[in-house]
Amino acid sequence: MLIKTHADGFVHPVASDVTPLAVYQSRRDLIRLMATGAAGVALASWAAREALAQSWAAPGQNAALARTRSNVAGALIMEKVTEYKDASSYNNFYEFGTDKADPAKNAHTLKTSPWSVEIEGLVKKPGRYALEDLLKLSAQEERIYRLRCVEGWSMVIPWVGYSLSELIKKVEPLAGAKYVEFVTLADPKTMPGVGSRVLDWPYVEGLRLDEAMHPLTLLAFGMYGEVLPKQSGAPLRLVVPWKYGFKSGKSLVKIRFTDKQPATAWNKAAASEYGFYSNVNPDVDHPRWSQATERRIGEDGLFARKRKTLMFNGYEAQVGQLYAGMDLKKYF
Ligand SMILES: Nc1nc2c(c(=O)[nH]1)N[C@H]1C(S)=C(S)[C@@H](COP(=O)(O)O)O[C@H]1N2
Ligand SMILES: [Mo]
Repeated sequence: MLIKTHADGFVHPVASDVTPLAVYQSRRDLIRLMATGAAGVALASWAAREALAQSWAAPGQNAALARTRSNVAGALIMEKVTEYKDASSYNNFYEFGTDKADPAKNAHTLKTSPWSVEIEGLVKKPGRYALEDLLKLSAQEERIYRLRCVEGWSMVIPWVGYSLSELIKKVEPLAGAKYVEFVTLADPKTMPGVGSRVLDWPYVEGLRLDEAMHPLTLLAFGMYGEVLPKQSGAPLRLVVPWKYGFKSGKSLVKIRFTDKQPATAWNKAAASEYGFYSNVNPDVDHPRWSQATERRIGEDGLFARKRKTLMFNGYEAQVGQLYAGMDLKKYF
């Protein structure tokens, strides 16, 4: 039950939506496990994983989870969580093929341990950071975010991680750092798509430093209380919920602080279609299709009703200020 709906799309839960304590605690335990360095290991049997995913996807459950853990800068997502099976079987991860079903089929070859992330560029503390240390760097929490892909599908996912700003603060960017470049793994031995020429590998994305520092920008290690499935970008990825999905780089290996706007993979591939900012914006069409509506994955099958896409994917109250005075048609 919802007690209030704001014009900006955010709603508040009431006590009847509270998750049973046992479910809550089992999730907490999983997250603690992750933080102690068990990432990459299967944390639960398939049956347990499915049960967990079911409980996440049950109508009414996500309300309480949103209240307990997604209150980042006031962004509460109170919508039905996408089912785990949909979120983990309909993916974009071109390193494993261009079909939406390819990553789930092919990503098992990805080796997620050992893993480290190189921090470089205009930063006081550059270096190679082991995944185990990154997991422990800050308290992880669960956050329910919408993510909308440029092709028009969207999902609501309970991610597990912490704000990227926690890591950025630790490594101390220098005064000249204005942008952050995210480089993802490009291993032709384990990633069949890297042999293709659809993109210039490695897959690179970028954010302005203030966007990267925004508390909503999540460094995610898990989803649905589990470590990320490989097709979703294990062992760590970005989730930038007010931007089109492609800004959320998967399987990160390098974070570079720069004074110049990074050249990003999709912008290099088709500059007229994919700008640097790529903020979700129903008023700025993709040159080949409208961005005004979206279809929620798993909702009513093929004939799903279209939903109206919200400005900044519904996070305008939180991030709109970052773009004050900018012409968003020019900086798309
Ligand atoms: N390394 C890498 N990251 C990537 C992609 C990719 O092809 N390679 N695809 C992007 C796109 S287009 C989207 S929509 C999201 C999809 O994330 P999901 O599969 O978890 O929904 O991942 C993004 N991150
Ligand atoms: Mo996408």
